[in-house]
Amino acid sequence: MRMVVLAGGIGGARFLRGLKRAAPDADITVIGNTGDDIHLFGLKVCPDLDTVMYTLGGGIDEAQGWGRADETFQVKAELAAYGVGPEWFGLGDRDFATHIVRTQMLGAGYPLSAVTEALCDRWRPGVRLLPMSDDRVETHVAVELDGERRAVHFQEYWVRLRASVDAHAVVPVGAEQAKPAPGVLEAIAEADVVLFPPSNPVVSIGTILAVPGIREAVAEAGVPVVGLSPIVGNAPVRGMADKVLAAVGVEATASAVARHYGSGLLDGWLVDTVDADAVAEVEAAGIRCRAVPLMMTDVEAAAAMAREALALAEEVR
Ligand code: GDP
Ligand code: FO1
Ligand code: CA
Repeated sequence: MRMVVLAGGIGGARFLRGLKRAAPDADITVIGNTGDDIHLFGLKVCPDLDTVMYTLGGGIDEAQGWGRADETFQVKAELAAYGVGPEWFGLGDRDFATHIVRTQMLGAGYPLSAVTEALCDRWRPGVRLLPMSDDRVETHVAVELDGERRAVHFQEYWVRLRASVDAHAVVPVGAEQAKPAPGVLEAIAEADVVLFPPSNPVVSIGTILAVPGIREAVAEAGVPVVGLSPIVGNAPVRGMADKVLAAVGVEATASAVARHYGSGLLDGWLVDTVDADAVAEVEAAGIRCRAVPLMMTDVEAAAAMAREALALAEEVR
C-alpha cells in the first residue's frame, strides 16, 4: 500500500515510527515541513526534516524529541567564546555535521530534495523523505514586543520567546512562490491513503498545505485522507499549537482543528478518548470521526494509533 504522510517534527516522526511498525510492508512517502528551517552560522538547519530522519534512523535524542542522542556542545561553547550567537539556539556537535554536509551540497548546486536523499543514505529512515519544496520558505510570526509590532522567525518565537507572547499572525514567507519538490505531487496522486499525523495544524501541516498545488493534490487524490488530533483535552500535548491556532482564529480543540481542515480535505479524524464528546460535532461537519487513545507514550502506542487511522481509512474508502 502506498501511503503519503504530511509531517512536522516530533509529532510526525513519532507517528511515523508507529506507522512503520503497524504497516511494515507499506511504501511510505513523507512530505516534510521546511517552514521551520533557519540559516545560522552560514549553515542551513532543517529541524523538521532532521527530526524525522533521526527518529526513524535511530539517532534521535529520545527524551528531548529533537537533536542527536549523546550530543555535546563544544562548537556552541567556542562560538559563544567569540561572542557569536544566537546563543538561544542549541546546535550540538553531532548535529552540526548534518548542517555542514547539507550546506556544502546546497552550495554545490544540489536541490534540498537531493541533499535530503543523500543524508538519508546514511540514516536509512525506511521511508522516502521529501521536503515539501526545494524553494526557501520561512515561517514568521507577528508578535508585539515592548509595545512594538514585529515579525520574528518561527524558531525565535518558539525557542527564544518560548511562545510566551501571543502570535498575531503566522506567515509562511515564500510559500506562495514555492513549487512542490520533485516527487511530491506524484506521490500524492499515486497514494492509496494520505495521513495527517498529530503534527502542528498551522506551522507544520498548514505550511505544507500552503505550497501551491499540495492542498489541491490532497483534496483531489480521490483516496481516504485521515488525520489524528494533536490536541488532547483542549490543549496541545506539547508545543505551541494553541498559540498559533489562535493566530488563525481556530480554537485549540480536537473538533475545531478537524473543522479547520474541513471536509473538503479530510475524510476521517481521530480524537483522543478524553475528547469523545467531539465526535458528533466532527461528524456533523461531514468528517468520519472515532475516539481512540492518542498518546504516543511508546512505539507500540503510536503503532496502535496508526492501525486505527488505517482502519478508519478503509471505513471511508
Ligand atoms: P514539531 O515540528 O516538533 O512541533 O512536531 P509536529 O508539528 O510534527 O507535532 C507537534 C504536535 O504534536 C503538537 O501540537 C503536539 O500536541 C503533538 N503531539 C506530540 N506528542 C503527541 C502525542 O503523544 N499524541 C498526540 N495526539 N499529539 C502529540
Ligand atoms: N528546540 C528548542 O527548544 N531549543 C533549541 O535550542 C533547539 C535547537 C534545535 C536544533 C536543531 C533542531 O533540529 C531542532 C532544534 N530544536 C530546538 C527544536 C526545534 O526548534 C523545534 O522543536 C521545531 O522546529 C518545532 O517545530
Ligand atoms: Ca516543526
